[in-house]
Amino acid sequence: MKLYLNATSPFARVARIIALEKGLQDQLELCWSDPWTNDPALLQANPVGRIPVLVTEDGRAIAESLLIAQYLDNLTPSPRLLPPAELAAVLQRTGLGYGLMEAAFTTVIGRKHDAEADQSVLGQRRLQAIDRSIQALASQHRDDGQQTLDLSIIVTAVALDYVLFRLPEIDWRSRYPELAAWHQRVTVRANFTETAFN
Ligand SMILES: N[C@@H](CCC(=O)N[C@@H](CS)C(=O)NCC(=O)O)C(=O)O
Repeated sequence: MKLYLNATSPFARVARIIALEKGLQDQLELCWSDPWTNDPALLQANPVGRIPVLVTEDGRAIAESLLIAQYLDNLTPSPRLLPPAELAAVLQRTGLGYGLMEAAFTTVIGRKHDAEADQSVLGQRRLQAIDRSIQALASQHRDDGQQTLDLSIIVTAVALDYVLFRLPEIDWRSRYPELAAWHQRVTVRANFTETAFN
């Protein structure tokens, strides 16, 4: 399999961490790609021109991190990142973390292309969405001290990490110390440090 990715994409990092957690690294070729340069190989795999894209052994190119997550989760039985018995709960939490990731990413890209982006109606909505999502994550996350991963944990930890990486002025750790302690425990795992943003 091939995974198109770069080192700063939170969506690609989710796909890569999942592959590592599922023990699929030996079957995965990492194809580093800058989506903003219209890389021809990436465009052939995904006409939308975004990473991540997973190209399966039989040549199917799957775009969208959460769809890649579903595919990879079905390749090996354990660890089960979308456990059927808890599917609704895991998907609910995944949606929350993914919403934060998307709002943060949109804010970063908006700023890159327009210095006034934060002042626009959309920019304001995205910043408010970030604040509300982190607040919801802080009030809903459960820390049972166990480190059994599921998709929601990977997506949420990467999303919070992305906020620290690209939007450090949103100092969520001082406002939500318990969430910060949980995030710290998750992101010291080897598969998170190995894929750290840089
Ligand atoms: N919904 C997509 C988002 C992917 C995405 O936005 N990727 C960014 C990099 S972080 C990208 O490739 N952007 C290039 C572009 O929008 O043209 C997913 O979950 O995979």
